[in-house]
Amino acid sequence: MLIVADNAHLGHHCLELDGSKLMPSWEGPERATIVQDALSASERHEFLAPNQLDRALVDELHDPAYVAFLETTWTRWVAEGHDSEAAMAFCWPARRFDGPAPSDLIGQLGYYSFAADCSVVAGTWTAVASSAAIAQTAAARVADTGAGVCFALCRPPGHHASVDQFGGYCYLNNAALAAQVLRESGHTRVGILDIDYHHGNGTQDIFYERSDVMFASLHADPRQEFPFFLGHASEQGRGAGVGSNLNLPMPHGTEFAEWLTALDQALAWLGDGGIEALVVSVGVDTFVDDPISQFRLATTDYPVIGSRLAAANLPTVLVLEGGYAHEALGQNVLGLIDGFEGEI
Ligand code: OKP
Ligand code: ZN
Repeated sequence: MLIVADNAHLGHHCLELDGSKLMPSWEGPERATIVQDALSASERHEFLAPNQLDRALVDELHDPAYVAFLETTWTRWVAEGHDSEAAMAFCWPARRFDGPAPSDLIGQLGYYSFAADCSVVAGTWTAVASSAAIAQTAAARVADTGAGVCFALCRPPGHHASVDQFGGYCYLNNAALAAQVLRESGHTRVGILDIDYHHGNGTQDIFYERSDVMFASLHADPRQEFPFFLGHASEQGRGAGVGSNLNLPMPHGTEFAEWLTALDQALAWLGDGGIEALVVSVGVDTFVDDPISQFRLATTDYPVIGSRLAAANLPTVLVLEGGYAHEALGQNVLGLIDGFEGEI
């Protein structure tokens, strides 16, 4: 499989609030290295560097003021004399806090984020821009060259990033960008299937009022799990988007058999919608030993998932999202890709 990857992410290693302490994030640079090493051990995978970021396309999906904020946060943080290694908010616009963006940097950090599990560090923008460019490049390969499938080795992940908020280790929405590239290259309707353990609240938010990009997500029930405030089955779209959003929340402890039934349901729903191309938010944090997740999938399940995705028989962009069990991460991603290619 063609894999789009690079090393521009290495300077992004942030902190997350764990209990009352700031700890190195579960989402660290070693994740991409682990996946890259596992894929390069097999001769069937070929690596390609990303093209430069198409900033105009980013500004179509995200608020341009938010994108400009992300790009300049670290410089502003340093210029204001902060000496901590991460720029973070401590106050967020909760219920009925409906005012405009403040001018203060810490106020803006709250305005443009929804969680304290990630922050902005010196290498964040470089990594975020590269991760988005990787997704765009992978989608362009599928759209322009007729490559049937391409894997975007994105880090940081993207599916929690909404129109104008970062959180859940995500800053720009890589899967959404891939879908938009496919739309603009002539695929009339595109489906996004999110199989990460966590609900893709950002992707849902970006396309919630659109019918040309359908969004289906399998995830832990938000009543029990991050991102807590979105991802319920009742959320089906708004305005023109009514009927184009499908959430399939499942409880902690969900086993593969039950999960696979939901996968087939989501694929059938996307197929009935007449999609012409597919973007998959590939999280492997559904793995039984994932340190922050509570589903029970095994390493041997990922090739089965890959073959199910391939059976949809659509131009497909696979976009990496979560997966934090370092010892199994490489094998789980490799298994999904090999399963997609019929190598099981
Ligand atoms: C990102 B992706 C607090 C932990 C909060 C949030 C999970 C983000 C998952 N210490 N973690 O969907 O894999
Ligand atoms: Zn996740």
